[in-house]
Amino acid sequence: MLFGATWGRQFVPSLRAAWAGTARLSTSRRVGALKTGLVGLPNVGKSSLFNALLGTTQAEAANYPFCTIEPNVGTVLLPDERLDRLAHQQQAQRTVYTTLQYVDIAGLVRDASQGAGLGNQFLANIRECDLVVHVVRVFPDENVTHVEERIDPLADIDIIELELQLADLGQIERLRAKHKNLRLKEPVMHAAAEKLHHGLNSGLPASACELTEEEVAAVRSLGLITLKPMIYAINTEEDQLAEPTGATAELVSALAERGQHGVLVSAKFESELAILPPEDRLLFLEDLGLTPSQTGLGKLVRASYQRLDLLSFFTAGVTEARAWSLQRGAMAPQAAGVIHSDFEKHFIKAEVIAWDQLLEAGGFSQARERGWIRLEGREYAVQDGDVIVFKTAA
Ligand SMILES: Nc1nc2c(ncn2[C@@H]2O[C@H](COP(=O)(O)OP(=O)(O)OP(=O)(O)O)[C@@H](O)[C@H]2O)c(=O)[nH]1
Ligand SMILES: [Mg+2]
Repeated sequence: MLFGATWGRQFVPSLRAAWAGTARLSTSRRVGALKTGLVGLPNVGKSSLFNALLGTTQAEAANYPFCTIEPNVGTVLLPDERLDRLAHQQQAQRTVYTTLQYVDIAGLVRDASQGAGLGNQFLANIRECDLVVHVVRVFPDENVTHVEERIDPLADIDIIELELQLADLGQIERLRAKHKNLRLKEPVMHAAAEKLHHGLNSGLPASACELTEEEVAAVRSLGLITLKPMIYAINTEEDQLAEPTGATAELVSALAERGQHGVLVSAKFESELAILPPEDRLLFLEDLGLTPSQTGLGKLVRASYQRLDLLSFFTAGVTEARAWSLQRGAMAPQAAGVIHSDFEKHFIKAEVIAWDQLLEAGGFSQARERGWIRLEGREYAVQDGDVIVFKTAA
């Protein structure tokens, strides 16, 4: 199930079918979400992409710059076939998917930091995000206005990156002006602010300013945008999704050369597709030689999850089959803490089995008989796809 809400307005559950039609409408519910912010020039397809991701027409998408003024916020369930199969085996009464929240904001323009366009105040909404998706226009459609009156994706990227860096520089300058004696009171924050001031002034993103882990932690509350993980959503025509050519292929390799991660999407096409009944959607995709997992949206959601360095583990029983997000490399007690903070404190041990082994065994008791359920302690690094039963003293 998909939910949509508009910033500061009443929460509006969407009645549309789920993304790629795999989430089960009747049994899912909303859980706390990791936030992803969409940034880019005006009229590049941010709101179309937002609508496609949510399977809705919630965000107004139209052919004029600054169509979006107030941010749109919505939550997308992360479809997971492994969880669907576990839920089926356990005859779970409900299935709870992990979620990602998307925030669609106004377009940024050249000199936004000087007040051009709508300025850059609305970037405050991106400061709270865990991940940034930078939407870049490659589609050539002459009927859609480009604010720079030309199609040049790499030049567009440079404009946005400069504006994001200037917005971060503004944050650092405000911090320095507000706390004159930062050096004495918060030496780590002071050291970070000095490095950032120097780096951002020299045209580097905050992520390239060589902050130590402690320094990153000290400036976390500033929500520096160029310190966040970023993915480029390359917005192209639908016939480019399976095998890109021309300008789309050039951009993909230029980003790869820069060590950046680009995902091909076709925002307009995929937003139209997302509101079709699932059967029609599959027919349309078939026509293009695509499977649902080859759509830009599927790839973008998965890439977001990877870029956030997350894995999924599961809990499964008759009441509920549920996927949980966990930072890769986290230990079993931290996984318990995702479910309930008390569970981390009172963790004793974890019974663990890989999701496909549990399916193969036919259930927990059969898996136990075969000796497939492992007993793991505090030092166990949770693996993607683990099904876990926590034993706690809570
Ligand atoms: N041909 C084509 N048109 C697209 C594509 N994506 C978006 N558009 C069109 O471009 C126009 C702008 O799309 P929006 O989604 O409103 O763009 P936006 O980035 O949210 O724009 P602002 O809110 O003004 O910043 C609309 O007319 C869309 O239909 C695409 O992949 N191909
Ligand atoms: Mg918009």
